[in-house]
Amino acid sequence: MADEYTPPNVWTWDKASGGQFSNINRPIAGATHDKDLPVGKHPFQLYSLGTPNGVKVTIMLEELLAAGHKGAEYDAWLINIGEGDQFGSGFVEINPNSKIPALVDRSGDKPIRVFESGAILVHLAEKFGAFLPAETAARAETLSWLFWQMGSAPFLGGGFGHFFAYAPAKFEYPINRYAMEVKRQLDVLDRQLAAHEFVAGSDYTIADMAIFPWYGGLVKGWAYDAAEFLAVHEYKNVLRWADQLYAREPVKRGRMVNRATGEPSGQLRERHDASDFETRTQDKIAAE
Ligand SMILES: N[C@@H](CCC(=O)N[C@@H](CS)C(=O)NCC(=O)O)C(=O)O
Repeated sequence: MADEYTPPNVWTWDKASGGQFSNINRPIAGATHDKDLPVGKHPFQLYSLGTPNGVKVTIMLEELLAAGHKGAEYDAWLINIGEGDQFGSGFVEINPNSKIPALVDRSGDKPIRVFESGAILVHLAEKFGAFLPAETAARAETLSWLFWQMGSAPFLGGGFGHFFAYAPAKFEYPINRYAMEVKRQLDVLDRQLAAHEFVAGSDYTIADMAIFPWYGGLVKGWAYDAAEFLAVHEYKNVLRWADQLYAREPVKRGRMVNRATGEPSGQLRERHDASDFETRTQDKIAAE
């Protein structure tokens, strides 16, 4: 057990509370500094980072382009959340919640800002009539799983991931609590994928794109070094589905965009043209 904590009457901000993200976490919203966002030549301007929430959107954009939706061309700008870029005035204007990903749709008369990865996926799916079935029951099933992901992943990332990988020390109580919940969520998915090819049924949808970077990443061993601890080999249907998605080229490309950590060959820190994937050389990586 961790030492007991007696909460004071009024919580106060202890800047030195520790943990990997203590330097960026704040109890107040709003901009910390003036900084305009760059704008590129394409209809969609994405301001993001290659985390699971960011990757949902880059997979969707790459899938749209691969499916022939030329209007989905995009510039992907790097927002370094470790450096506090999410608190720049330009970013806060497009996402008052100061979290990646955020998108500006400049394809119409007036720019439209969209924040929250789920809202971005729905915006793009509706705009291009793709990866969100039009038929009422299939649409409801897809949106149910999409919102399941939006509600569930904070237990995986903010709960389990934080206490297992990032907290200043390992505490049994929160790790137990969140490991139990994450294993329950994996079992929910595993049972659904035992009966269906994709999460929402027989179609590949934005629900798969939202869930893959989190739960697919977990069973593939990409997240928190927790595959053994969570015995992810038990979730055979999730593994089958994760491998199936990872075999898709747009998924591989989406995982590279705005990635700023890991193997240099897996990183495309900014993407401004489809040819960026092909023309990326070791020299360019070194210069970035
Ligand atoms: N519900 C949001 C969550 C976004 C989110 O948590 N983004 C993280 C990176 S994965 C972030 O920007 N963190 C920066 C911070 O908390 O200051 C979404 O799905 O878009």
